[in-house]
Amino acid sequence: MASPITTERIGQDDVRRLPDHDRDLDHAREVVLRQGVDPEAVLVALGRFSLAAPSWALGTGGTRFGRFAGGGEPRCIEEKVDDVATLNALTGANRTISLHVPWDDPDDPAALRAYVTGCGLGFDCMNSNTFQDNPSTTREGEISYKFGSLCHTDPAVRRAAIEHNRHVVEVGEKLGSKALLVWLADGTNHPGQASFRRQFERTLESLREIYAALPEDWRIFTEHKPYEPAFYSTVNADWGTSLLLALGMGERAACIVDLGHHLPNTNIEQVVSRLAAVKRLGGFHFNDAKYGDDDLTVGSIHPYQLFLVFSTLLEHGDGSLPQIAYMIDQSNNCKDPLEDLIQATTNAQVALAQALCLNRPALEEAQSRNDAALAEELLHQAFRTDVRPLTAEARRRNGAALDPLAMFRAAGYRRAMIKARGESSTATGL
Ligand code: PSV
Ligand code: MN
Repeated sequence: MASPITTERIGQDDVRRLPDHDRDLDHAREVVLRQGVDPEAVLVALGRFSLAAPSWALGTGGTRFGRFAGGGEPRCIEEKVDDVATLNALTGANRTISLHVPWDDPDDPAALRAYVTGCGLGFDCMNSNTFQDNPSTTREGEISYKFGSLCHTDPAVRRAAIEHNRHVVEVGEKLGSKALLVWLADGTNHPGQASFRRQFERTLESLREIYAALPEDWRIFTEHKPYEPAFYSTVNADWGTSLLLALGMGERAACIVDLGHHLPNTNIEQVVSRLAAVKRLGGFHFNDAKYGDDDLTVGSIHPYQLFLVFSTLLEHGDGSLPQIAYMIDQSNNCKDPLEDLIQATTNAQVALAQALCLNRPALEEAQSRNDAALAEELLHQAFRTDVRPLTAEARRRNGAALDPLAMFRAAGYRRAMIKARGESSTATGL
C-alpha cells in the first residue's frame, strides 16, 4: 500500500514552516559560532548520521501483564520495511533495518533484499534469537533453550544454537548485512545451578565455532546484560565479560553497548571509552532506562548521559563519529511504535548535535590545566545549546521533514495502515 507520506508531501509541509525555521537557524548558527564551533561542520556530521531501525520494534511491545496493540501493525517483513521507509522519509536518518531471526526469517532473502533496496534502505546487523524456543530453531521441540543455548550442558542444544547463528549469517549474507549480533539469555536463577566457569568456557567455545564460520568481511558482536531473564547470573553479564568473549574470538569480534544493560549508576560513557580505546566497541543499542532494561525512548530519561556518550565517541573519533553500528533497541507499550522511533531518532540527533557543539580544543586545554570548573562549564554550554534548528536543517537537507512527528500525524499514516492492515494486526517481536 502506498504511503501517505511522500517526499512531495513533506516538501509542502516544510514550506509552511520555512520562514520560522530560517530565523531559528540563523540564530542557532550565531550561537554555535560564538562557542567556537563551525555550524556547517555540525550540519554535515548530522546529515551523515543514521540509526538502524529494529524490525522487532514496529509493533507494540508488552510485558507479562499484557500487550495493548493499537492496530495497523505490520503483518510481514515487507510491511515492516514499508514502515521503516516511512520513518526514514521523515527523519532522513534511519537508512538501515536490523532483523531478528526467527522473528523475521525471510523465505526469499534475495527478493527481500531487492524490496529493501527499492525502498532506498539497506540491512544493518543480523540478530540471532536463541532465547526462545521456536519450532524452526529448536527442531520442533526436540531441544529447548530453557537452560541456556551456547552455554548449555547438552552438546545437542549447543549444536542447535550454533547452527541457528550460522543460519542467521547465511541469511544475512544474502541480504547484504555484514555483522552478526549475539545477545544471550544464558544464565542462572539460583546460586549453584551451574558452574560460572563451565558456562563461560562452553559459551566461548561455541562462539569460536560461529566466528570460524563467519565470512571474511563479517564481524561478530557480543552484547552484555547483567540480568533478565536470568535473575541470579548471566553468562555475558558485563562489559568485561563481553570484552573477554570478543578477545577470545579474534580481531573481527567486538562489543555492543545497549544503554539499558548496566547495573544502576554505571558510568556508561566510561565503559564506551574503555571499549573504544582497545578498538572493541562494535556499536550501540540505543534506548533509555529509569530502573533496569526498560527499553524506553532514546534520550527520554537521561539526555545528559546520552550527550556524554556522543561526546566520548567524538573524542575517540578525533571529532568525527567512529564508523560502528548505531542501532535502536526499544520496546514501547504506550505510544504508536513509529512515533516512538521518530522520537528516538530526533532525540539522538539532538544529543549528537549538542556533542558536536562542544568546543573540544577548549575542553582539552581546560583538562590539561586541571580546570574542572571550566571543563564542566564547556560541557554545559554545549549541552544547553538549542540545537533543534540544526537538526531540523540537517533533516531538510536530506529531503526529510523539519518536524517529523507533526508530519506523521498530519498525514494520517496510522489511520491509513489500520484501514489497510486491519484493527487487530500484530507484528512479531517482544
Ligand atoms: C535483550 O534485552 C535485548 O537488548 C537484545 O538486544 C535482544 O536482541 C533485544 O533486546 C530483543 O528485544
Ligand atoms: Mn539490545
